[in-house]
Order: sequence, then structure tokens, then C-alpha cells
Amino acid sequence: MTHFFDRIPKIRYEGPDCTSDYAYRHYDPDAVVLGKRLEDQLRFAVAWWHSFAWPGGDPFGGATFERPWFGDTMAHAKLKADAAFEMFDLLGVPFFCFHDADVRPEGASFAESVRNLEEIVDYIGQKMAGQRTRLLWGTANLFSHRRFMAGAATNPDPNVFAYAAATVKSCMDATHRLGGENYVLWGGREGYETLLNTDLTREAEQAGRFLQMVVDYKHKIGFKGTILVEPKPQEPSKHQYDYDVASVYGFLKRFGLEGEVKVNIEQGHAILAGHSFEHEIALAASLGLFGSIDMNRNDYQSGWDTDQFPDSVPEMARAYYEILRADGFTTGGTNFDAKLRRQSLDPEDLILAHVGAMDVCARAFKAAAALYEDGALEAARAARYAGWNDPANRTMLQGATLEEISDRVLRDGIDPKPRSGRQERLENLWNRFV
Ligand code: XUL
Ligand code: CO
Repeated sequence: MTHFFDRIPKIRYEGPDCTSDYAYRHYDPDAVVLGKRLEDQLRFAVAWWHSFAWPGGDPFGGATFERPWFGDTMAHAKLKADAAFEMFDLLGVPFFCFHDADVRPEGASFAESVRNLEEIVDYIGQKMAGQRTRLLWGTANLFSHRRFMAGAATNPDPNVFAYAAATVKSCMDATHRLGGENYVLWGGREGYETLLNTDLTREAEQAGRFLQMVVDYKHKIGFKGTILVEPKPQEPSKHQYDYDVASVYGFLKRFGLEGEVKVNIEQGHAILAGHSFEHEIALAASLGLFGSIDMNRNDYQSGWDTDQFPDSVPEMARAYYEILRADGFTTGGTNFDAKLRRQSLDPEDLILAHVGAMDVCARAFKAAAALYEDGALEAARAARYAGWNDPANRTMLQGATLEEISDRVLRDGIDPKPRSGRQERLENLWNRFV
């Protein structure tokens, strides 16, 4: 016991009229929505790094948080794990996610870092055996240490490529041992600061080879989870190669990995790339790449990655509507890759941030599910394309040539009549549900 969360009661669903801070108003894990328990639809996960490892610094100031587990020893790492599992239990959250660097102290050598990771993975495994929290995904931190400043897989130095490969192997082993449902690669430094010193061709080939090895190793060890790439356009690099879903798709096609790897889409990253979150989800689904989401938004004025907890039901509903159209999550889930504001010092802040975020997502999901079940939006979409059901029209996509189509236009006197896209009507429909 850490006593860190001592004054906080276990959070339960108490309904929309409840006035306590320490209750879910919308997230009832056992409520059945579209044939599944809400817990199994949303698959919430806590991010170890922001909740337990981040000290509250920003570019202008250092740590603001004081936590009894801050320190570089295995004893600190275990205390941190104790606190994490106490919080998972209080929230009743089904999953967590971690990087190696969040859970273990860095060793004096690579071998010592791996030993530390194995020791803490044993410890986390024992904790998992005692409660119901599972691992949504594991990942390697290939961006914080100075050795990765010029990239990991895309580093000009082959020794860094080797170190990164060995690190990913150790993190895949850890994820596999803990029964993780996915393994994530976010290429924070896989990009460049200036084209003046960068060989784009070489760096892409290194990244492609690296990901092929990850996929090979997944099959070798019998890891049944999904390999996920997390797109982001920039920050910390000036330009990151996994810019957005479309760039990741091109990269996967180029290296023959499109059937092996999916994407973990983060709301804030989508906006940084000049897209909406729902655009990235819809595109991933249409390309057969949709995997999981990181549900944290940015401040719309600041223009950088502020990793805030979600607070907007209408925005989240758009995202969950697209997830429902993609048949929901399989191995993926809703990970709160979100951090407190640096003035939010108290244990309560950490709990209430997650309670609010889970309620926002649950409310959004239920609204999206009601609209999806109603079917009016999907019927309108289908009606818009209904002309393609006519066999004569279908042949145009199935082998008819330009000359044949031209003959048909002349023969039948085809003369298209523009029709309304009915956008406002559909927006009104949307707002009846959300
Ligand atoms: C950084 C980010 C990471 C990844 C995991 O912007 O989103 O936390 O989710 O490395
Ligand atoms: Co993320």
C-alpha cells in the first residue's frame, strides 16, 4: 500500500443525477450498448508515463509534482507500480499502457536496463494476477535519452539502430509476457531537424527494415497482438516520417507490411497534421488499418502537443461514430495518453481527470451508438451512392473502357442532374443525437 490515494473512494457508476465528484455519471461498465458491455466497447487504458512518470515540467520550468515514487532505484519503480495498480483499481479501468522507461530505472549498461525491465515486469505480472487490469499495449521509449537525439531506426549511426532494435526486442518480450494486446511504435525522433544533413532515401530504408524485423519477431515469439504505428507530423522532430495515416499507409505498402501493421491514432496528432480525429479514423478504417486510439486533445490556441484529457462530447462522438462504422475495437482501445496540467498537484486531480475523461467518452459513445443504431445517417449515405447499384453503372468500375462509356453517354443521352448533398439536414440529424 502506498497510502497515496488514501482519501479517495472507489469510483462507481451512480447515474447522471449524482452530485459526488467521485462517481461515474455516464460510464456504466456493465450497461449493454450495441450488444456489448460498455467496458468492452470503450476498452479504457491509463498511460503509465503521463500519470506516474511525468514530473510536471514544461519548456519553461521543471518539476511541479512531488511523488513518493520519484527516484532512480528499483524500490522507487516498485512503489510506482503499487500506486499505479491502486489507481487502476479505484477507477475500475480495464487496461494500462507503458514504455520501458516509465516502469524501470535506466541501467549503467544495456544489459542492466534489460535486467531492470525483467524484474519490474515480474513485479507487474504479480500485480496483474491479483486484479483484473490487463495490458492494452507496451512500447519502447526511443526518444527521451540523448542517444536517440538523431533518431532510433533512422539514425545515421548503425550502433544506435542496433541499440534501438535490441531495446524493441526487450519491450516486445515484456509486452508478450504480460499478455499485451498490442505493441506500439511511435517514432518521435524518426524524422529530421534539417534536410541539410539528412538522407531521406536511406532513412526510409532503415525504418522499413526495422519494422520488418519487428513483424518477423512478433511471429517468431508467437505474439498474437497487433503491431501499431502511431502517426504524428512533428514534435519533437521538425518533420516526422509517420506524418499521418496516409503517410503510414504509403510506407507500409512500400515495405509490404500493410497486412501486418495497423495504426494507433491520437486526437492531438491528427489535429497537428491538419486533419480532424474522425478523418484519420475513417481513413484508417477505409484502408483496413484501424487499430486503436490515444484519446488526448491539444489546446486549440497553443498549436502544440499539450496532451490534455478530453472534455468535448460532440468531438468525441464524431470519433466514436467512425469507430462504430469500422465495427468497433478488436485488440485496440481508448488510451488516455493525457497528462494533468502542471498546477494539478494532488492525487485527487489524477483520479478526477480520468473520471471526467471516461464519462466524456462514455457519453459520446452512447450518443454515437444511438445514431448508428437509428440508421438514418447510414441510409442517407447509401442513398447518395444508390446510382451505383444499377448494373449498367457498375460495369464502369469493372472493365468498361473509356470508348464504351463514351458510346453509352451518346446513345442514352446521359445528362447528369446535380442533387443536394443535404449537409445541413444531416447536421441537424446529428445534433438530434449528440
Ligand atoms: C507522443 C505520444 C507517445 C506515444 C507512445 O506524442 O503520443 O506518448 O503514444 O510513445
Ligand atoms: Co500517443
